[in-house]
Amino acid sequence: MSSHQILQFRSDPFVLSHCCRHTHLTSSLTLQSPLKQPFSGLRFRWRRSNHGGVRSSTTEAQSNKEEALVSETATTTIELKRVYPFHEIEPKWQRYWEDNRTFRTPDDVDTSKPKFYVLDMFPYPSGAGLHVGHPLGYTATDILARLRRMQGYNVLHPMGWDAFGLPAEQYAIETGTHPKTTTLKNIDRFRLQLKSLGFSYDWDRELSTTEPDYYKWTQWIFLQLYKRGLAYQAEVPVNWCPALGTVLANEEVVDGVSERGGHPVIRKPMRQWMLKITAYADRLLEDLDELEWPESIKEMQRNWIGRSEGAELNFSILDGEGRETDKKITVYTTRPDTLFGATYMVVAPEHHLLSYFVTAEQKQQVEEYKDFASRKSDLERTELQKDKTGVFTGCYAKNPANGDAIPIWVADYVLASYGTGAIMAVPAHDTRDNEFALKYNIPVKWVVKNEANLSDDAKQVYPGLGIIENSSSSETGLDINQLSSKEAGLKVIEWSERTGNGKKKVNYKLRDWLFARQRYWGEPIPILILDESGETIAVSESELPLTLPELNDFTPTGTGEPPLSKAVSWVNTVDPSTGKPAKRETSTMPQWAGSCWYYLRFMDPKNPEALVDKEKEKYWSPVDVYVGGAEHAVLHLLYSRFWHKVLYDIGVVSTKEPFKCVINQGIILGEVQYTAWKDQEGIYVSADTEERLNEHQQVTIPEEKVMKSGDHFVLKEDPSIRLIPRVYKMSKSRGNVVNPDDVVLEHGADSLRLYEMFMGPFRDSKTWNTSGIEGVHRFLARTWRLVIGLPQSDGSFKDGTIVTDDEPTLEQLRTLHKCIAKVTEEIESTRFNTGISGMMELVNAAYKWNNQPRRIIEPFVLLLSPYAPHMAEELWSRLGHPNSLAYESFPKANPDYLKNTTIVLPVQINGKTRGTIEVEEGCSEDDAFVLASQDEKLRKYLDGQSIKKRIYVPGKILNVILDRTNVKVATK
Ligand code: ANZ
Repeated sequence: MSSHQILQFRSDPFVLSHCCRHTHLTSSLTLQSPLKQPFSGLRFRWRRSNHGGVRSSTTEAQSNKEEALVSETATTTIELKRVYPFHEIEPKWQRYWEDNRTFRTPDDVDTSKPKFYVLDMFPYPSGAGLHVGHPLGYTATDILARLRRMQGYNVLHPMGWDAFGLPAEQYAIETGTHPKTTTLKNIDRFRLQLKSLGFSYDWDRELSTTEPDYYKWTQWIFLQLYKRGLAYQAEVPVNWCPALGTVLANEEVVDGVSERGGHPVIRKPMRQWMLKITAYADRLLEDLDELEWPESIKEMQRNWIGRSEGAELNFSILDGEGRETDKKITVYTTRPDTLFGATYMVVAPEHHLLSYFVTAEQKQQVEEYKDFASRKSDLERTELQKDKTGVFTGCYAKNPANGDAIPIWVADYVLASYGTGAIMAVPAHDTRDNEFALKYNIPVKWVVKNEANLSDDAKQVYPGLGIIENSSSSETGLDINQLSSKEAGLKVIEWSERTGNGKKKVNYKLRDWLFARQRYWGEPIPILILDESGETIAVSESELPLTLPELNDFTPTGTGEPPLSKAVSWVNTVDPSTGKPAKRETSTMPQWAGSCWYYLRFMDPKNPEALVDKEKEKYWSPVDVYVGGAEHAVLHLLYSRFWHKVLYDIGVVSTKEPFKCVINQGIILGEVQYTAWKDQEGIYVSADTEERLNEHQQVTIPEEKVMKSGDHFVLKEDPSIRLIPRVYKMSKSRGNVVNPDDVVLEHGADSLRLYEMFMGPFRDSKTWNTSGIEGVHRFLARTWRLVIGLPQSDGSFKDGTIVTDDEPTLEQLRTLHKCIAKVTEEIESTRFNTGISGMMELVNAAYKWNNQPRRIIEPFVLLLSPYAPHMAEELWSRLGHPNSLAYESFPKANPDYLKNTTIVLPVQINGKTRGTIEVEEGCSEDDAFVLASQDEKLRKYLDGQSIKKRIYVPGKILNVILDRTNVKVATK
């Protein structure tokens, strides 16, 4: 998906000390490196287990050596990076997977097997290449795909490109390079980068929204919408950017200027293609309930759809003499109970009747105001804290409830696009109206009693519900006094329906979808416009795809005419059914179009006859897990749900919803940056003591000069100087972007994958920490040496492994099965970080063993494979398996080995209970004795004593009888 589709993130930095909600951020900052904690935690547990388990002196020596090697390598960075030969292994396995099409999902899968469709939000192939944010989601889905394949599912895990869009066109305007050329080049780069990370995509299903074979079906869907009246043309106010010569989507306008280039944007009515998403508003709302989506996204969608119940009421316009005319202004209100309190009306600056009723005296002022308002976005216009502005139109309308003549104003806090674009203003009970009325001296009339707060303060607005007062009229016969707001509202609606003054109405914030862009690089809209009549005619389905004509000049025409209008011979055509001259539609579809349905095409990407084969769709639908950024929580997901429902209605798809489960990965923020301040003399000032920090010069301090002091960060050289740590979103302008290619080159793809998963909970925001990668890299190197053995004197590793065919011990089996249970559970619950901790525990435990039995190591390699597939494949092949492990059975935990089996054993010395030890249930007499002699409390009775006899009843007691005649015998 494209970056310019993205809703705005806060651009200001997260100041960590104030950022407690981001638990990971704060917790990572309490440590020097986010990775140190888990590692030291594991060591701690390992040491403790030395008391509880048995460790021979040989294994002790081995692990000491190992620890020494780790710390040695940790200091020699260059060596560290090659502590195992990832640079050979990774390309080797990527080639193998490619040559063998290992991850191809055949067209004719055995449909008796369960399916798993796991999808990434496909990327917009930007010129900048992959960002470290991309592999976060992609690694997660890859782990899920690999797990499910090994669990016997048919897995669909495809990748493609959302490749139409503004950046390629802008680049074409700047450099003359055709957008197609740029797009293909960017796609090639993205593909290479993704392949270098070892993702198990079925590349045979790759698609791009820009390919005619693909957009043929995007156009086909448009025609289905058109045929059903769901695609129509309307005059709508749009964001017009004169400098870009194009209409922009709301999300492309930030603070009144275009997101790209920062050019001013104004509101201007234009004839545009619209899609009637509002016809599906109720279903889009209702069906949310059955989805396994984050509650926050569902709520955002509900708010976006914004269903509200109320009434439409008609107010007659009065002429200069105060007589009723036949023209009426219809308002939408959710509070018909406040009708008697309506002391003025407001219409939006774009209201269609405004020019009809504005008086001659007020005309110029109103025109100037319309111009002023056209420069503001809807968001700016409706911001609560903004000062309300407006102009009197000179005209009055009749309040239908009591016949009062009330002034009609034009103000931009009323939007043309919501409700009817006009309101009855009730300044006593609506905050915005109240502010406006006070500013322009308009009367305020209270009609709802505020039981809880009967203040006399005339200026107080009461927006709540209550008992109605001051609301009866002998003229109209309407009396709602003493009724509750609810009853009064119902009565007003019933009265207005009976008298022809209005009706009940449900409204939605959701508006129809503006579906045209004045751009070249998009799908052509398959519509002809007859020269003679202006009638629109659908291009016949058999003529699809309607391909984009070649064009060399992509610059906007500046008139609002799209660049495609320059392709004269393409534009001028005839209607094949009547032979009448016609012109082609020259607007193109917005970038959202291609991403609305791509998940369906992946099920059957090459089908020339249909968008998707029915049987295939039935098998693969819906997408089981869909992963992407939270910035797509509303629009992309809502648009796809809308198209999906239309396709459901016409029988193309078999499910009501496209995505069963949606997960948003957190954002990866740049590395922590530490700021200090210096005064005019260049002397550091502490961030906590100085009040006017902004008068001083800011300096960024490198991490190695910073240390933690209590809850704060200070300068190492002078701990009295406090610093402020901040994290920023990665951005080119800040220079804090991490390129995944560099990470792969230095540490390998497996390390990058592992690191991104280990950074913290998948859904949380996380800060990048390059030194953190070294932690997981070390873990991989330890795993490598555990199976392959220590390096030879020249640093190379022997072929094969040091794995033995010994029967594993009970302890080894227990360790393995605990690891299997943990890794499986954690992956299935998308807690990928703790799954890694589980594997680290096993490796740490295994370093204490005398041998590495095949029956332990092989399942462990399979467990590792979803996370670090390159290393796992290499180990698997060295363990003697000729084929890829991609379809091996994922290990299953045996519950017999998962029971907690330690017991507390009382220890007696000369028949007197002196303490207890914790031992494994089947612990041998020797092991129990070693543990007793290491125990702090018991040691003082045993140290230096000669043992006469040991009485051991397994699971019950250990009694040690000391030999008083001899002194000093070794404890064993
Ligand atoms: C009179 C009134 C009295 C209102 C009162 C509110 C409180 P929701 O719930 O968001 O649908 N409104 C209607 N159309 C509008 C527009 N185009 N631009 C700005 N405001 C508009 O909000 C509905 C309420 O928002 C309506 O009910 C209307 O003000 C206002 F004590 O009518 B109300």
